[in-house]
Amino acid sequence: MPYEGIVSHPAFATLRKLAESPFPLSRPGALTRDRLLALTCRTGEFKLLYGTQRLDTAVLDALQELADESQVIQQFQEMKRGKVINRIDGYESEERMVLHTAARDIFTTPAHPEATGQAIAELDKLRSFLDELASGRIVNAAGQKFTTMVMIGIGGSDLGPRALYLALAAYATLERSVRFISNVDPDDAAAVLRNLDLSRTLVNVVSKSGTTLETLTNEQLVRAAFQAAGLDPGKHFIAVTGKGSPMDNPSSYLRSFYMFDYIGGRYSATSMVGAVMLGFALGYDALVEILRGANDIDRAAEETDIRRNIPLLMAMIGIWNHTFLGHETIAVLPYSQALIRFAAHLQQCDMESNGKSIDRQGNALTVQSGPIVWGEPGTNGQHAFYQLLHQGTTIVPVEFIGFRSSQYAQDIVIKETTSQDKLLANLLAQSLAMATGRDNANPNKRFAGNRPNSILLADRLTPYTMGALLAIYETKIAMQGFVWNINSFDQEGVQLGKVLAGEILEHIGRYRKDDTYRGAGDDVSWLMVEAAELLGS
Ligand code: G6Q
Repeated sequence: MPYEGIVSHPAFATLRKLAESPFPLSRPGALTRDRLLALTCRTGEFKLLYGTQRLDTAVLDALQELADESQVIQQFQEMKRGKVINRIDGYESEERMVLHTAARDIFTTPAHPEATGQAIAELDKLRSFLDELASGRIVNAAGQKFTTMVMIGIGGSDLGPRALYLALAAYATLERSVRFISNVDPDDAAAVLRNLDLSRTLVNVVSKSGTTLETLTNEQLVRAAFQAAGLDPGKHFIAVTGKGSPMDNPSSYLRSFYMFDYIGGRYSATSMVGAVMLGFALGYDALVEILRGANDIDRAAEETDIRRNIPLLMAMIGIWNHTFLGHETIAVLPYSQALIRFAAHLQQCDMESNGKSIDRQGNALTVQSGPIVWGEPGTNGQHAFYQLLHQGTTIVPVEFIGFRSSQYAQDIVIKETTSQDKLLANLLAQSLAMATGRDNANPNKRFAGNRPNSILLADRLTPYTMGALLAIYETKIAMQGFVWNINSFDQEGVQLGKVLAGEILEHIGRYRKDDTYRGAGDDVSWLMVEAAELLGS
């Protein structure tokens, strides 16, 4: 009997009923000391404060039942052990295992020994490479050490790694830095290449498929810049790609590293896709700390009690907010400047995974699936879009992220408080203001409250906690997919536009070659008309 997803469970009906009168956060006295202290959950170094969500014991009990009836933890364990879950029953699909967890399962007995063995082999290669760079065994033609890495990649081969690098730049080796090129917009590469000492630069080309238009184009563009500077690209370029891909061509690169088809792009930050760049910038030991943080969450997330498992609890609260309370979006608001690109990474990880409208049997979904994800670091966001969060007609559940201490510990006391105190005070104030609201005789100054939110807290953003934070979200997203009964691991939705762009490019190429062409030329609006005709609309 195939799993029919969320609506088939008794807990679904219970939650539907409970959603008719969710907990009133704005009722005077609603946020009691007992409630705020009871509705906290600890997993590893993180604590989730969720007393400001619109739920009570009855809702939590029903969410627990829904998690149990959906066999979320069993599905998660099967994923880690290598079950082929990236598939749609009865239809042509990717038919792959989903083993990003294996890339960091290197500390004790692994759930999937073969995949972890492959990860360890790549990590060993990386460690040797980093040693050779550090010791000066690999240097440029002038005998100097490399100081900069340019990482070329897009989507999953850019967003997660870039978010992690920016999050951890405080720990980067001072004499090294990393720049990123992702967009096929030539200005992206041009802006990076400007003022760069190419002679001391390594270029890390990252593409699992080895066929991505943007990445291959940018690789050629940057290779041309090296050649123009009289430098041999073969002595500066390294590759991270899938075994057997068109980029699996070690003679063209200083070094080649591999990732495997069982790791999806958006889940690949802890594979070689992120590891090569992070190892270069932070050092091998810090890279291992990222992996340790992620692995600790992968293990802790097997806990079946939703009150003791942050990823599972966040998954179930999200389902309560989206599927039962009907909120279509979620804002992730880190009170940490270092997490400046984390929401962008989550946008891909969540929306590409759970932005689906069919289930794993190919049937149309009858409930709301993945939310629209967005966010910016606070307090910057407070001076921008928080107006809508407090008083808009759309209710946006919020996931705040905060840290007790700053990364650099460089601070100033003004009026008895540090900047870090000011940051945290703002975080707590926003959470409470959204939950409780405030009445006023003047309707323009009235805050309705009842905006659900939670705060994910840790002591400091370090390589270890960053790895854990990444894994918390990856796991949350996968678990939501398990409950919604969708395949969170394919991305057919991005294919159509790519195919059409290819056809339009061929068309442009033809008229650029053909002197007798009498058509639209470079007029983009006419090109649109021609393209629509060409594509048969
Ligand atoms: C992620 C997607 C997608 C992918 C990019 C880059 O899950 O599959 O964002 O990461 O299209 O793909 P390549 O690594 O193959 O260049």
